[in-house]
Amino acid sequence: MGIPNERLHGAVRCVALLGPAGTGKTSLAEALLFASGAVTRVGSVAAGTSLGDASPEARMRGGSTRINLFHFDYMGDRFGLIDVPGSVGFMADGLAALPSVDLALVVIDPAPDRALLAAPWLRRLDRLGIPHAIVINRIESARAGAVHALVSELQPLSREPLALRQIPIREGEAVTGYVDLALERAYRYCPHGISQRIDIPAGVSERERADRGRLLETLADFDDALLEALLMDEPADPAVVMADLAEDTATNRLVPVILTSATNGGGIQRLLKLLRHETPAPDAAAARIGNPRGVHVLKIAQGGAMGRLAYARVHGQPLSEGEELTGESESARCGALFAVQGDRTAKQPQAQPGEIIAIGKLDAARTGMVLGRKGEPGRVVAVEYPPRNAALAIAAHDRKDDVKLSAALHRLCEEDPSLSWSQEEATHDTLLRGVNEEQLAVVIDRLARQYGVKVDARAPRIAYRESIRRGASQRGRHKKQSGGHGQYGDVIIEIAPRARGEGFLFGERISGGVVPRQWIPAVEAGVRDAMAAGPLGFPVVDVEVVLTDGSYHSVDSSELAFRIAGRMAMGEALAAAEPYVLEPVCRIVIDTPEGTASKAGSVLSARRGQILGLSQHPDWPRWERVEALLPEAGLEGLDAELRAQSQGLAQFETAFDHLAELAGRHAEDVVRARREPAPA
Ligand SMILES: Nc1nc2c(ncn2[C@@H]2O[C@H](COP(=O)(O)OP(=O)(O)OP(=O)(O)O)[C@@H](O)[C@H]2O)c(=O)[nH]1
Ligand SMILES: [Mg+2]
Repeated sequence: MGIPNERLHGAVRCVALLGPAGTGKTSLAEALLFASGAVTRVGSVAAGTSLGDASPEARMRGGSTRINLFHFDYMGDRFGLIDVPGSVGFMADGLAALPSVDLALVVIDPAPDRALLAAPWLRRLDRLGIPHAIVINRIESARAGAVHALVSELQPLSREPLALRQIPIREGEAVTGYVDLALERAYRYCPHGISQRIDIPAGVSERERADRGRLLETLADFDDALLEALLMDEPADPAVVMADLAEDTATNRLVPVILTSATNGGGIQRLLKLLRHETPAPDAAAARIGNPRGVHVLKIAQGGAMGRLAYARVHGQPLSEGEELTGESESARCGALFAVQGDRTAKQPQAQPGEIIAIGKLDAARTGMVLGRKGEPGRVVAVEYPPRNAALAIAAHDRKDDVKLSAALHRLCEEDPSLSWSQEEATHDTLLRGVNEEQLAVVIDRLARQYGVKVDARAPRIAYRESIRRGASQRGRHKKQSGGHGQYGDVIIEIAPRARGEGFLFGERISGGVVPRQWIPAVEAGVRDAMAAGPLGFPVVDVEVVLTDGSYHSVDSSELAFRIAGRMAMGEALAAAEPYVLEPVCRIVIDTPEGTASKAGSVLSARRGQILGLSQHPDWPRWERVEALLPEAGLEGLDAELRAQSQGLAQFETAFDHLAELAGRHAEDVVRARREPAPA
């Protein structure tokens, strides 16, 4: 036992706000900054005056699109705050920061039917072993009985026992205060001020006794002396109760549940006290990132007045401007150091242990890297990002912006590790991949606004192929007599289908030198030329070609002439061999909340999917899994459709499985679309 705060030796502690989208994390950060005196005016997300979410895209969306970093002092202790966007398309940098966090606050709405939204976060925190508390925000609007119902819904989703620390006091429809179960004191909320102590209202005292009993029993599981006292029916010492709560939370043995009303400032002082007593020292975080003196890079930010900045948490000892840090191999000196408060930065010569700061000119830094000191090598902390389930083919609207576009994409992908781009060789498309369509839309918008590159975006081309149904034999004769030197090549080939996936095979049965040896490779090259785009317009696969006969001319034959002859023969042979379209089919695994798997199944069926199985999730309670084969064409917009019917929770992973024949109307549509010129 003992209050962890006494062991803190002054390190700055780091708290993350995370949870589902729109539950009030950024608002809670504003309330904490105001209540601690770090700012003199409460910012509002709704009114566009918050210190966080200052970027145009966040203001436009009315929700966070990247982590907000803040710091504040409370009663002599310093805290860093990481406010993580709830939307899955914008949470990558929050996920990268998570291992360095000392305490996480999972902020949720009071509606019990939305409890499952907290599940992905609780799972992540359990997996990483990060101490956390649950904050039920918007408490003023909670319905009668909601808090208890919510805690019952949440408990099966958490590995550790939940400990409800406050119960609401209601006046009519609204919640106007709370009873602190550990201290047995009641408070009435006072908008943006210190809550006023009141007597425990008669209406809640019975409930209070029952809930306090449950809280003490949970604590007694880890404290024999308290258990003894409870068994002897002795009153629990409040100091012991508070110390147990602090220790059990800091060591991740239980998860306290508290109540707030961010926009009214309700419960914020209570939350500050919890942070002060229950946030553990950074030692555990330092152990998680694998270096007690490491500098953990949480995010790279580009394009501001300060140039490229590495946001990092400093562990173990102070960090000074100019100090040398080592990445995976190369070392570099830190440029200027900046304290970060939302989008404001303030230069400072040194950062304290535990502090989160922005470092200038540190090109060696990458998100997720733990930089070493004094030549000790850096390392990388693995981060599990959400799968990239959306893609767009993009092109600069104005070709002269091509170079600018690549440079901008490079920067944007460095800022957001869940984003990637590539140049597709087959289609010459620039392919932008991200977690969902919402994220890509913000990227397109930033390309225009921040980098001045207007892009045209469309769904990426699907890699259709074609093959043949039967064999064919064909002569190809290229003969041209124009003045002096002519051209002459003449070949006969036989083509035949091969089994799916067997690829291309070229052979010859030439006898008597009717096609001279040295020109046979040219015939093969011509055949391959024809296969790059078959009669239906797609690359041809799984075909065997045998060169059986031909003739040559001692003067006019050449490599080029035989190549052309090969191409002519192949083009006509393919057309005669009943070509058909092949489409890529992927294997898809969808994880979706209990009760929504069959709906997900219908969505797949409507997209020509073939369901392989519906089952309980192997690891996650109250979750289901759907496995299926789905044509790649069915992936467009799938993420949004699945999320729409699962409170935004469904997620999936795909992998290419096989090529399958596409028939009927679908095939006709695909061939027609291929023949039409691509839209400008
Ligand atoms: N009534 C009420 N509204 C709140 C409360 N907290 C936040 N809001 C409102 O809820 C909306 C979303 O709040 P944010 O703070 O942006 O939520 P967030 O969790 O940061 O959202 P994301 O960043 O998108 O995940 C805003 O309009 C807030 O004004 C609260 O305690 N009570
Ligand atoms: Mg936010």
